[in-house]
This record gives sequence, structure tokens and C-alpha cells, in this order.
Amino acid sequence: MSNSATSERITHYRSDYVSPQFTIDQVHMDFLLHEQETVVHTTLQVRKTDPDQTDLTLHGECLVLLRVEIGDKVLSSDEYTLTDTTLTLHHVPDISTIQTWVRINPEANQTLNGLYLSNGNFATQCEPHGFRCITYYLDRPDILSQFVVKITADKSRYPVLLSNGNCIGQGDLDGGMHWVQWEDPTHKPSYLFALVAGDFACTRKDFITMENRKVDLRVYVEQGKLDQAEFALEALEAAMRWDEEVFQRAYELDIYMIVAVSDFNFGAMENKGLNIFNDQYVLANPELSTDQDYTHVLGVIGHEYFHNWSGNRVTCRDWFQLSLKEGLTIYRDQRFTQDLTSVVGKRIADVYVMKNIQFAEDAGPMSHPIRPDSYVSMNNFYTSTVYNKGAEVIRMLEVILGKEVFASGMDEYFHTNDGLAVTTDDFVTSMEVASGKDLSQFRHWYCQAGTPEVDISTHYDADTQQYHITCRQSVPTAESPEVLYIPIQFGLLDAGGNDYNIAQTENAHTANSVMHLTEREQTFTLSHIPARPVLSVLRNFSAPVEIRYNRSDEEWAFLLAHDNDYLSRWSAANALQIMMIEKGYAAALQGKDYVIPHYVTEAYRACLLDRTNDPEFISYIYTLPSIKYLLMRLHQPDVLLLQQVMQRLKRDLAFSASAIWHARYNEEEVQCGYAFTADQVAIRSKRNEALQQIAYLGTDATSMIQRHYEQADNMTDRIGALSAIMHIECPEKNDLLETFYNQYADHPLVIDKWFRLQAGDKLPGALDRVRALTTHPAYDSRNPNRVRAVVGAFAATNVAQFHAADGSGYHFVLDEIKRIDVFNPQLAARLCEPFMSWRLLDDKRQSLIEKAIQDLLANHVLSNDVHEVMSKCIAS
Ligand code: B3K
Ligand code: ZN
Repeated sequence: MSNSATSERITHYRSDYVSPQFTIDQVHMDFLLHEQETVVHTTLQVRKTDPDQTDLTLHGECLVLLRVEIGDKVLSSDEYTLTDTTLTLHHVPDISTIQTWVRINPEANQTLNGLYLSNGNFATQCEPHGFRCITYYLDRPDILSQFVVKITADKSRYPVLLSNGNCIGQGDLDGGMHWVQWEDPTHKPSYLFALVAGDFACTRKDFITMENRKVDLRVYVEQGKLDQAEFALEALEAAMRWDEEVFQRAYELDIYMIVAVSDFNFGAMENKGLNIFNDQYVLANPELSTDQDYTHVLGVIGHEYFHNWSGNRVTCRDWFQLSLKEGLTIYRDQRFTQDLTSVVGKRIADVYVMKNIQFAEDAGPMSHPIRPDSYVSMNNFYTSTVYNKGAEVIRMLEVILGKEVFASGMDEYFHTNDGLAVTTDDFVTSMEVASGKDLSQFRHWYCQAGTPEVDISTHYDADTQQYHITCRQSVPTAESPEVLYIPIQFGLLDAGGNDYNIAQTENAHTANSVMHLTEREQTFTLSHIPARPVLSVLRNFSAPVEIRYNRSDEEWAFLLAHDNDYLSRWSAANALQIMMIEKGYAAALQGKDYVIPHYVTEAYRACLLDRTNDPEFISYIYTLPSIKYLLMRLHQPDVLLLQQVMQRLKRDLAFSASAIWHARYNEEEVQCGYAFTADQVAIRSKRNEALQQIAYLGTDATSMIQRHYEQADNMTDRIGALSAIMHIECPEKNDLLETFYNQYADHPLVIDKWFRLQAGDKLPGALDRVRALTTHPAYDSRNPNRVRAVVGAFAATNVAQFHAADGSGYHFVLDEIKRIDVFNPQLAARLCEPFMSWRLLDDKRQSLIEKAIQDLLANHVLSNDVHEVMSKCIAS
């Protein structure tokens, strides 16, 4: 069963918004849970807000309507109009009580949307349009209602029955049944509704808020996983404390519950007081989880908690405003993770996503503004643009207004809009109120798609000791782009790599080392600069733009080694990597070798030898840009050759510092038991990166890797060993993979790692091995984590095999998309993403993809989700 496949392909436009003609003040729901035949009895207290309106159209999909009443009157079928997606009631009075009884089949629902079963437990997912698969309702985010929910179910199979808010009653019934009733005192939109029923274990603790209120914090996990739940509880506590300290936001209900389930379409869901999570973002223990897993759990627990203010208390008027809550909440969780882990590592990780994922999205067929103008399936717009670029737009406001004014703008926003469903415009208005500034130019960031470019040219006048920086902005993908307000953080370095003190020379346009670019072309002048400086620009990635600045490769190398801003140093490494890939590719085309210039190896060595450098920074300067990003830079390259050039570059970079890598590996080890602390994470990251680099050097590394695996007392080091050995063709590789499988066969999240490593295997014959993985007994296409670990990882990371010249990689992924689309369109649509850069490939591959997608669109029944992305893809 696929609930969106049945609906028509309607394009919804932002400009069509009309405020609701009815509202629902109170909702009472009565669930009689049964795997195949759940009956939902819903009572709505409805109030007309437009006196001329007599018809009320409720949303509803995949529901069997059993009965409907207005007041005490049962309606006969000629008194309402029923379609596949709506129920229209006629002659609805100004104030009315409407009751519906529907039957649904959770077991048949494989979409993981609405009410479904995961590992035998009931769970819900309602954002954005899942609630209409549970009952007839005005399923739009600007309808805010109070909910009372009664759940009745078999007690032995479903001992835990949860919904939003506070538990207000429970009892046993005949026949082994029991019931629990929940009341949510807040007014919430239907997308924040949640219900969970099943056999869960729970860990809990009390939290005292800054307002001195006691909150019962609970984490529920499937039976047998309680030893992996403690960290999530700590992360929740840390997030609550952080939001109090940094944003002065406290939690207001008596209980906060997190439930982890095995089958979930994405990371987690911020349902009011009852978050439902993919267990990948809750479960953590040293034996089974890597440091990176811990960081993700921390970030996602934080993210969903922060939504309680940015999303739940202040919610979106309509789905086009999604970035109002998602951009803002990503911004908040990024700061949280920075504060709790590594400021530098987290910021570089976030900027890596911007450049390699968001910029590519913005240059492809799915390009849209952070406030989109239209959609067919809203699920396709939970994108990097809405989330990550949305967060960068908030961050720019902080740079433009300054930390203090920005903080009072946030207060203003929460204070004015608490309890309301609002727009991104309302958010900017709060910032205007707090700052007294006119931000109308800044608002263009919300409505213009595409990555802006800033061309920079500089001129130093030795006579006047003035340095002139000319910035010219453009958006190459937009026809007549608006002039944006772009804050560009910068610094000027002397020959020794020290920052000139530019404070005394600043003016309104360059205050706080920020060039406030508000015109299409603007020149900024700095005085009292005694010698020609080196420009360090877009420090801390102060705006989501591409900088074009022609400087010598030697100067990039100087910045990599000497700049005082880590982001700018990493950008310099990026520029050098791209230069080396371009030159390496050109050489390879002529059958020649490319040799890394010595000033590059020297700059890299300087970074490596400086012990004060953050290990995450070191890992990132060795992480090459994604193929998607490189496709934007090179003109229709042969991807296979490009991949070889990149592999070669990695090896050459490793080789140029081989002695240092060995020394770093042997430098220090964690001496005590595992803890997720910044110090320990740094040491493990350092050693595992060294091991990885040593693996690039060749087979000598095999025994070292085996030893690393055997001596490991935690998952981070074991995965470090496994991913290192994947680069080496040797019999030990399969032995290690087998040992790992046998050791962790009972832990699905660990087995996902095992699948993911093999899906990314770049060595010859990988496609056959990946095909074989989809018939492995542990493969389950109903489980999104597993599908993403095999099919998703293959398409995203296995460049050479995905782009195999005979099209076999494309066909493999498209076949999986077709298969999965039948029962889980949201998951299938996500798997389409690697095809979106097809226009940047060579002609032969373009025609292979074009033909395959045309066939998909013409000859297969597709969901709205897959149809929307694939038809846009091919139309581009
Ligand atoms: N708000 C949810 C995302 C819902 C996605 C629906 N396709 C999780 C989050 O961003 O916090
Ligand atoms: Zn979110």
C-alpha cells in the first residue's frame, strides 16, 4: 500500500495560500488498536471562521469511512462527498461537533507514514501530511488544536501506550486489553501528533528547569537495547540545559519522551513531548557505536528538542515556510554541537555539506529557494537547501546584526509569535524590530534559488598604503538576480602570517572585519596597510557563496599553512585540491603523471606537524571534494578517469608525509576505557586518520590494520581498521569483514556499517558484490537504514561502479527505486538524488541516464514523490 501513489499529481503554490475557513479547537481521539483493523473514532469541535462558508472539506487518505456525525445526527452517504483524498461535509453550522469513525490497516502500511508497525510496535509519522492517513482532519499546520487521545490495545503485546502530553488515566479491560488516556494542554498542529504502542524498555531521570519545574525525561527503546539508551538521556539533558543558558528557552510540559524505533524514513520527528526517532540517532554505546555516531545522536537529540521552541511553540503557517523551523533549528543544533564537541570540526563538517551537497542541489534540477514556491510532494522539499542553506541564512543575520542584537531578535521572535503559526517574513520582522534596521534587501535570500558568486579583485597602492578590495556579486543560475546583502568576513595577513590590525581603519561597510556587500559591485578600502597583504576572505564561511579570487597556488598554500581562521585554511586546502585534481586530470588525459608541487606538500606537512591543529581539521584537509562538486568545476569529465585521479592524489598526499603518519599513529593512545570526551575523540580521530593514510600507501599496512582491529576496545577503532583495509586488495580484508559480521550479526545498526563499507568498495567487481548484498539474508528493503546503507551508499560513494560505462550501475539503482517506490515512495524518492547531476556528465552517460529515466517515467506507475523529482531531473 502506498498512500501518496493514489493521490493526483497536483502542484501546490505558495501564492495560493488562503487562511482557513474553519478551525478546530478541540480534538478527541479514541484508538482501538489492531494490527490489520485499527478503528479511530475522532471528535472535532469545529468553529467557522468565514461566515459565508458552508462546506467543510477534511483531508483523508487510505481511510475506510465507517460513520460520520454532525451534532447527534448520523449522515447518510448523500449528505457528504467522499473522494480518495477528501471528505466534504455540507451545511456545517457555525459551531459544531463532528465525529468520524474510520478503519485503517497499519500492518499493510509500508510507507512509514501515518500509523504503521515497526518491529511489531505501533508508531506514527505525521509531518507533513501523515495525519490525514489516520483520520479525517484539516491537516494543515495553521490549525492549532488541543488533543485528548485514548488508546486501547492488547496489554501483553502492547504494554506501553503513549501519546502527546500528560497521562490522565489508565485501566485494564476484559480479554487482556488495557487503555491509557493522554491530554496535551498545548494547541498544536496535526503534524506534531504522535502515538506509540508496543513493548519497550525505558530509562528515565528528572530534570529541573530554570523555572524550577520538574520534568520527567524518558527514553524508550525496543527490548534488549536498554544498554544503549543512557547516552541519549544525557544528550537530552545537555540540550535542555544549553537551550536555557544560550537562548533562555525552558521546557513547559511535565514529561518529555523519546521513543526509538527500527523503521523510520529519516532521522527523527519532534512530535510534541513525544519525539519518535530512528534508533540510529538514539542508540549509542562504546562497543557498538563510533564517535561519529555519538556526535550524531547528540546533534539529533538536540535538534528535536530545540524544535520545541523553534517549530512547535512557534510553528509554520504553511509548508512553504518549512525553513522557518528547520533552518533555524539546524542553526541552533549546529551551535549546540559546536559548544559540546569541536568548534572547528563541526563548522568544517557543516560547510562541507554546504559546498558538496547544497551547492550541487542549487546547481541542479531540484534547485529551489529556501522558501520554495511550489511542490507536488512536500516530502521532496526536506532538502539541504531548506535545512542547511536555511541555517546559513540565519547565521548571516547573526554576522550582520552582531551577536547581541541577534540574540534580542531571537527573544523578540519567540515572545511575539509564541503559540502562533507564522512565516519566514515574520522571523525577519522580529530581527528588524530588535535591530531597528531595514532588512528588506536581506529578504531576497528567502526567495532566490542558486548559489551566489562573489568575484574579488584587489589592488594595493604602496604610495597611499591603501588596500582596495572590489567585490562583484552574481548568481550564474538566475536570469535576473536580485542584489543580495552578503556579509563577507575577512582579514589581511602580513608576510609572516599575522593579521594586520584593521580595526582602526574600518568604516560602516567593513565593521568588525566584515565587508557588508549590498551592491552589485562595491569597493572596500583599508588604510594604513604598510605592505601588500594577503587577503583571507569568507572567514568562518560567513555567507553561503562561492568566492572567485584569482591568486597564485603558492598563495593558497601560504593561507593553508598560516591563516588565523580554520575555515579559511580549509578553503585554501580545498582550492589546492581542486587545482591538483584539475591538473592531474589534464595530465591523465595525455597519459602523463602529475606531481604534487613541493609548496603544497610543505603546507600540508606544516599543518600536520603543528600539534595545536584540531585533528578534525587535519582529516578535512585530506578529504577531497565530492564528485558532485567536481562535476560543477570540470567540463563533462570522464568520471572514471576522474575517480582514478582522485585515488592517485590521495595516495600521493599520503606518501608525501608517510613518515609523519607513522609517527602520528604511534604518538599517543587512549589509555583508559572509552569515554565520549573531546580529548579522547581527538586522539582516536588522529590515529584512525593516520591508519587510513598508511593504508593508501599499500599492502604493508595490512598487519598494522589487523593489529589495530584486534586491540580495539571500541567501535570507532574497529571501523577505523575496517575502512582502512577496504582500500587494500588482500585476503585479510574478507577475513576481517567476516569476523566483524559474526561478531555483530545481532546488532542491526552495526550491520548497516558492514553493508555500507562494502557498498562503497571501489575495487573491481564491486557491482556484482553489491547486487549480492541485496540478496543477503540480512538485507531488508522494508528497512530504510538498510536500504540507505546498501543502495544509497553505493550510488553516493561508489563513483566508479555507479557510473560504469555500460550503465549497469544506473540500472541497478533504478531497479531498486522502482521496487521500493511501490511501498515506500519517500524512501524511493531520496534514492533518486544521485541522478540529479546527470547533465554534468559526458554525453554517453547522459544519454544512458536520459533513456533509463524516460523509460521509468513512461512505463512505470510511479508515486508523486518519485515522479516529481525524476520528471524535473529529465526536464532540466
Ligand atoms: N521535522 C522532521 C522532518 C520530517 C520529514 C518529513 N518528510 C525532522 C526534523 O527535521 O527535525
Ligand atoms: Zn528539524
